[in-house]
This record gives sequence, C-alpha cells and structure tokens, in this order.
Amino acid sequence: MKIKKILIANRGEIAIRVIRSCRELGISTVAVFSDADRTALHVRYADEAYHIGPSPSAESYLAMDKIIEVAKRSGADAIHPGYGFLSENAGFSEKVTKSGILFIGPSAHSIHIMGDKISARQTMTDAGVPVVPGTRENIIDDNTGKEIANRIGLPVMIKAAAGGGGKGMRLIRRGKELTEGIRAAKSEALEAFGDESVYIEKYIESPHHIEFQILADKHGNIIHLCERECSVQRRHQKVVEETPSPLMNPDLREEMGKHAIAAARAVDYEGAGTIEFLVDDHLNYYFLEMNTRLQVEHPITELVTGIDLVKEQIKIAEGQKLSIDQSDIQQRGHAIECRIYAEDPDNNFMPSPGKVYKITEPMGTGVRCDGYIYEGYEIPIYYDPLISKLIIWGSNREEAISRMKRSLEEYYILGVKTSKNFLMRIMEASDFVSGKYDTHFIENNSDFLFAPCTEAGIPGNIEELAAVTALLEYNANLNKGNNIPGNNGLNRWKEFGRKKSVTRL
Ligand code: MV4
Repeated sequence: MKIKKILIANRGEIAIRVIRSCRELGISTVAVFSDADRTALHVRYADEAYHIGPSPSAESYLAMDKIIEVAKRSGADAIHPGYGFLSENAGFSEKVTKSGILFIGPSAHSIHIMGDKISARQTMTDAGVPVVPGTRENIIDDNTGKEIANRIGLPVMIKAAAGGGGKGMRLIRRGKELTEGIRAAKSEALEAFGDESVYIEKYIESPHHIEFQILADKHGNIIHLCERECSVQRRHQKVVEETPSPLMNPDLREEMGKHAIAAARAVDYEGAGTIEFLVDDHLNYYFLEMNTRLQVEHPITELVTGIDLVKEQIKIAEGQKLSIDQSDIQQRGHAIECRIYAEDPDNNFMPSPGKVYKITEPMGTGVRCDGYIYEGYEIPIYYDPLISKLIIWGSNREEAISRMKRSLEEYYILGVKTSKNFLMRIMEASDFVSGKYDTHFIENNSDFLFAPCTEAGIPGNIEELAAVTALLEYNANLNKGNNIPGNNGLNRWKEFGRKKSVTRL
C-alpha cells in the first residue's frame, strides 16, 4: 500500500530526521508532543501536531493507546517509532498492526525473540551465527552456574535475559564470587525487568563493539550496509561512532556481513535492524544483541553508502522489494559521529538542561548536524540529554577527524553545558587517532580526556565570559540605537576570532 501520512511517535532530533525524509517523499507528517515539548522544533516542522499528555514519558511518548488514538484521529497510515521509547516494544508493534496501521519496523515476533537475550542466543546458535561460549538456558541454581563456569573457564559474565545495553550484567573473575554473583544478578534482573532469568557467557577481554546495519524487505531479500565501530562508549552509552571500522578488513567484513544477514533471516526480520558483535583482538567475533530499530548512529552509514535508511524503512513498510542488492553496497570515504549531550563533563556528566541563548551550528563540506535546539529553546529535564549529532564525512579517516575537529570548534552553544570539549579531546587522543582502541578506550585514556578544559590556554569559562560580554555589549548598543550596520546579530566569525584573541587573564 502507498503510505500518505506518517505519525512520528518520538521527539527531538530523530523526529525531525524522520520528518525530513517524509517531506522528500511527499508524505504528510503528524507530530505528537508532551507539555514540555509544546515549543519543540518537531512540532513546528510536522504538517500536524497533537498534544498527547504531561511531560513524563510514561504519560506521553510511552502512552501507547494515546498515540494509536491520535494516529486514527489524524488518519495516519503508519507510525514511525524512531529509537528508544516504544521502538522495541513488541506489544506496541502488535497493537499498532491490530489497529490496521502500519508499524514502520519489524514484527512483534522478531522484536520478542531478540528482546529475550536467551532466546536470541538459542536462535543465533541454531542459525550458525557465532555466539559467546556460555549457557543456552536460564541459570536455575548455583550448581548449574558452577558447572558452566568450570566448562567455559573464568572470567565469566552473568547477564539478565531481559537486559541489554549493559543493564543487568555482572563480571565474575573468581570462583568464590559465583554463587553470590548469580543471586545478586537474579535479584537485580527481577527488580529492573520483572524477570529474574539470567545466563552466563565467557568474558571477552577488551572487545571491540562492531555492529552491522541490515535492511530486510517483506519478500525475503536481506542485505547488509557494512559495519559501524561503536567502541567509544561511556558507561555503555555510545559517544563516538565511525565507519569503516579501523579494525576491519575485507574478508572479515564479508564473513561478518553474511552472519549478520543469517541472524536477521533466522527471525524473519523485516525493516532496518542492527546486529551487534563483540570482536576480540584475534578478530574472533560473537553475536551480542540485535537492535530491532533504527539506531542513533545510522547517519554514518548513510553518508558512506549514500542510502537514506528512513526512506528504505518506509518503502519496506509499503511492501516494496529492496531496490538495491548486496553488490550495490559500496563504502565511499569515512564517516564519524559525535553525540552532543547537554551534560557537564566536568561534573560527572550531570545533565545540564536550560535555555539556549545562542547557537552556531557548523557547516561546510561533509558536515551534517542532526539537532533540534534553537536560540531561545528551553532544553527540558524529562528526556535523554542528547541535543544533536555531529556527523562528518571525509575522503579518508584522517580528513574526517580533521573536519570533525574544525566543526566542533565552530559549534557554539551558549546557555547550557555540553560534551563538546570532551569530544574534541577524544578526536585528539593518540589511541583514537591511531585507530587502535577498544571498549576500554575512555577508561584507558581518562587522564588525557578529563584534563582541565582549556583551549589554546584559554579556560572554557573565559570563552563564555567573552561571548556573554560581547552579547551584552551588542544588546547595550542596540538599546542605544547604535545599530551596527551589516551585523545581523553578533557577527559569529568576529566573535569566533575574538575568542581566539582573548588574552589570558
Ligand atoms: C560482554 C563483554 C565481554 N564479554 N559480554 C556491554 C553492554 C552490552 N552491549 C554487552 N556488553 C558487554 N558484553 C561478554 N561475554 C563486554 C561488554 C562491554 C561492552 C560491550 C560493547 C561496548 C562497550 C562495552 C563496555 C563494557 C562492557
């Protein structure tokens, strides 16, 4: 069926990103918003917008029945869930489908199998996809745990079947820790997920986190769009992603790609999905998890393959066959994504909501900025503090890093603290520049990454002081009627130049 109107059941940058592809396809868009998002950009950008409830997610963006009711009321043919919120909720996928509305994503069956990490491991093993050595079943008692640990050898990782993304994991290095470890893991899993099932895996020391993008249509055609290196993570939260992976070689890419496709086929996958692998120093790789949604970091794949993944999702939901096959997939150049959070890296990354007084987004060749904040916008406290993704394309990795640093320098947000300087340090870190890093990168480089924030000898707060001073001076002149000719607001380049020339106090 031809989709004419899509409800985006999400907010922030991903809502705007989805709306952009819809507009290019001539598809009408419906936004939903909570109290806190009345002034949000996605509300202004969509063709229609409906209020769905109070600010807390549970009363708005997670309120399945409210969202489906708006979809019906607005005449939406389909719902795009984005990422997070209800995007991997099998019950929502099922409810939407039963309401006669297309869910732009996989079936409830696929979501359910991959959502339970024990069933996922079993299904992958049966499909010949390498999984980390460990248990096939839920660990019932301590004896089972001890037998398994003896069989696969310490250290082991105890994981919650209903967990994922680092939640409900426990590393056991000594046999005497196992009994208490299993008990604690079961208790935490029950508390966090309402399901105490846990399983044990061999612990992979210093792994890389490499994931493969998958596209699968409703006619059995499945392709992969190569890998994304996602090892730069802080507390299981991805910070920087890049493609191609510095670890990858053509043979490994072909082999992992085939297993990624086999994993999707094993669960009759439909839509865009991601197969996550752990890769050790000997290039052994193991299925970790499958993400049954579009991911935050999808733009780096779009930049090197030239494929719009949201448009592909929509075409698949309409029942179209993939118009591309595996031989069409070529990686051109190199792309890096930096996630810009409204957080204070100097204060343990505490969220830093508040009003945005000034913003200058980087531009130029190979620069994409997927954001949603604007001057005067109030960043709410209720949601994930991701404010934008800076995605850079370069003809090679060196150019991509250089362009990312130039773009981070240009990126200016006044009013809230951001992770910008932390990201700049990552781009300067020798382990990152060399490409020789794994999932321990941030902890292994913490001295360098968290050194006091100075830029060319100018402490960060002096920069802001200069910017605020310039802004106040400008406004004062404006009030006196001294309209500075040709200066539409602060001349950003002059301000940028001033920042560099500010003498150190
Ligand atoms: C592992 C592992 C080592 N061995 N499993 C972290 C969250 C979830 N994605 C799975 N994770 C891990 N599972 C075994 N058997 C190491 C991690 C891990 C990790 C994996 C990917 C990216 C970042 C990570 C940071 C810490 C631990």
